[in-house]
Amino acid sequence: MFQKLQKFKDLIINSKNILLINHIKMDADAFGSLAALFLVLQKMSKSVKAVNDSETPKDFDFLLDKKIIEPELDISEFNPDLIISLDAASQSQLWEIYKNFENIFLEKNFVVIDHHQTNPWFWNLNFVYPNYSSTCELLYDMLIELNFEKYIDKKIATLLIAWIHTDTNIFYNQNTTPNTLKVASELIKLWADFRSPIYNFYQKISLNRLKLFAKAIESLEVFWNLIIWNLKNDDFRNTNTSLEDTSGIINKLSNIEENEAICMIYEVDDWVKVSFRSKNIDIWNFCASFPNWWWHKNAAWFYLKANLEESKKIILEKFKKFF
Ligand SMILES: [Mn+2]
Repeated sequence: MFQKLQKFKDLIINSKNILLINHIKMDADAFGSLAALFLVLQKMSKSVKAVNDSETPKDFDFLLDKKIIEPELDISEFNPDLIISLDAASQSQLWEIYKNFENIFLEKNFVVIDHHQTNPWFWNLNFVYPNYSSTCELLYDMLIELNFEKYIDKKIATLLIAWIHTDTNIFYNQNTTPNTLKVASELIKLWADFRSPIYNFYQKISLNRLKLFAKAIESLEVFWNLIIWNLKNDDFRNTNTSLEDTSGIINKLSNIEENEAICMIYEVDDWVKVSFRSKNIDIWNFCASFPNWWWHKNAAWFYLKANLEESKKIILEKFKKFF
């Protein structure tokens, strides 16, 4: 990595205007790495701007109190000497921004920093290392090699540890390596507040979400080794919540000792969203047998144009055949 890093360092030193970009629907790793590098480059007196197709999600306010992402930024006017992409696995994850300013992206120095296995090394200088749990962990090692440790203050160290929950599930996922723990320990030495990302992304729960949770538990039904929960349009209305508030519920509920698979059915107007998690049985083929299906890490889901009771029947009949 050393030769490449020297080139990267030269690019930074010789650039005046630097543009940072991360993937659409940014998560804590994408935001933490972008914001940390943003502040480091500012300390080096660079003119830095950051862009994404949407503003920083409110959930990240505890990490940084100013809005640094400018969705409406006119990139041609800013005229960057260097563009750095963080935590994006492909051009398509840069979405409209990339399409709208493709000419600029093509003609500038473009550096990719990422840890996704599927990343095709999509630009001319790529730091893509899938052994890293997170882009933040990788960026930290790069900053140290670049001799930029002096810029890492408490705020930057906290941004660099924001991935603990989202990318390693608090050191539980298998992507946690000795280096992950070493980087976390060094960040804590630099006064990173490692508890606030855990509290904000994992532990805290709003009263409305808790009420939604209770509705889900009330609806529990067991069929063989499958547990089914559902949430109706009314449940969302009565608890003043939306589909977004269900994130986290299924993960918590899928830890029930007795189940092999868990299925959560959400009413979304006159459709239902069916979300599956499993421990040992292969639910991917099962979900793939429905149209409108999708998958991500340990999860798979699909949409059905049916009401709750109908969809439950369809799922159970097919589940019986599959398993
Ligand atoms: Mn990541």
